[in-house]
Amino acid sequence: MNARQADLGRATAADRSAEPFDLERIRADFPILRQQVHGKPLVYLDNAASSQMPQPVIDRLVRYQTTQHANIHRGVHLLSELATSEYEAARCTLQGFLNAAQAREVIFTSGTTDAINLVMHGHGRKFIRSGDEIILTTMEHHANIVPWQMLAEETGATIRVVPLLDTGELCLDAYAALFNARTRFVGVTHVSNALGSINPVKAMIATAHAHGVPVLVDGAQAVPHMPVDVQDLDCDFYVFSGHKLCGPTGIGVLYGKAALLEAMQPFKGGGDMILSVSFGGTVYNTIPHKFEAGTPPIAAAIGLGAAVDYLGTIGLPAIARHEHALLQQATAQLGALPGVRLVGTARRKAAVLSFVLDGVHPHDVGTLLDQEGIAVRTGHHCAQPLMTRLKLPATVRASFAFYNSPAEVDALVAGVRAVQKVFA
Ligand code: C6P
Repeated sequence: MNARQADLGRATAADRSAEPFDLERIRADFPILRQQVHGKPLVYLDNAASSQMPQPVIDRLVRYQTTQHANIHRGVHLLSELATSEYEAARCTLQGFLNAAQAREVIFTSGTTDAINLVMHGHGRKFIRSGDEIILTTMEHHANIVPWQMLAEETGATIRVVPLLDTGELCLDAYAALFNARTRFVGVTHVSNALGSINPVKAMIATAHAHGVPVLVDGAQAVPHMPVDVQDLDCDFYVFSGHKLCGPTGIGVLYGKAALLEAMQPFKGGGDMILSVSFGGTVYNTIPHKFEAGTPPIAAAIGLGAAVDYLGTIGLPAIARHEHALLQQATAQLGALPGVRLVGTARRKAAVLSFVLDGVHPHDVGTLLDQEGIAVRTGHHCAQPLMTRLKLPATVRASFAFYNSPAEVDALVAGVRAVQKVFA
């Protein structure tokens, strides 16, 4: 880690938005977008599930595999040292991306789910006891519900849930009222994967901290769409996945404040997470290594660093502007169609548009759109408690990335009209 690398990471993420946003040039970076699906040009609108990888990230992975690959933190030979320094440089890039105070606060995990489970095992099992309370929200992804339910079952803790307004926003008065002397933890998503609502996490964190309660923010759907500054948010933990950020699968990040990470129990034991081992006992390594047992996904971490660098060449503010325009266009055009109901109308939204059609099951909509080359997600989006609150079994979800075009929004709207004609 060094300050210059961290500065570079920061600059890449946020500060280059003055460069013109050239959609055609950006699209040319994504080889997969040139494909046809069912004989039609691919219109990829399932970015909230997984976004696509640009050529510079693919090239970086190839360069690593063809010239730099070795195991890390182990060998004294040149390749091992090279792989180690590239892996640690990726950590610094991620530190800059999040504006974390220190690189050791960035733990590589296999993804958001893995990161939340790590916090549950490492922090939750150590500090949460019978009768304690954990606050979650109605709109959490299952990844930020089930681990806490497992903990509650094991310890006798209770889960309290922040209710949802009909707009798809959280009821903040009810959130504030949930705190009491037994509250030990808050888990909240930054952006809803099913509705796109952007939660006021900075204010929610301040409320929790006023009660001395740490907060985990699930940033899986936020980091691809907006600059995130963990020091400004003052969050205790922040988690996300590489594959939604134009990076590889199998890699994600747990950011944690150093003091909290140091106090946590390791979750997985094995090589690299130790300083010394004897049958009399083991001394754990320092953070971040304490939480990275075994050979980590080295190539994927380096690929994620390259993805963050790539996003920096476009600039997250420019990305946010372009995606917001796509969302506004889609909201206006789809919202104007008779028989279409938009689900989730929060005032602040990221590039996710959920909707249902009168008399047509979302899965049928998804299947027919696919025949037109249009990829959307349908279902409960791993947010079943939210769907129960909305009294819906499923929605159709179009989720945009910065490489999507206004013409693709038009294609989606035309596709929906065609579905309606089939079912008329
Ligand atoms: N949401 C979606 O289509 P993993 O699978 O660990 O990379 O990410 C889990 C996860 C956690 N939190 C949020 C807010 C998410 O959106 C996701 C993944 C995908 O919406 C797949 S279910």
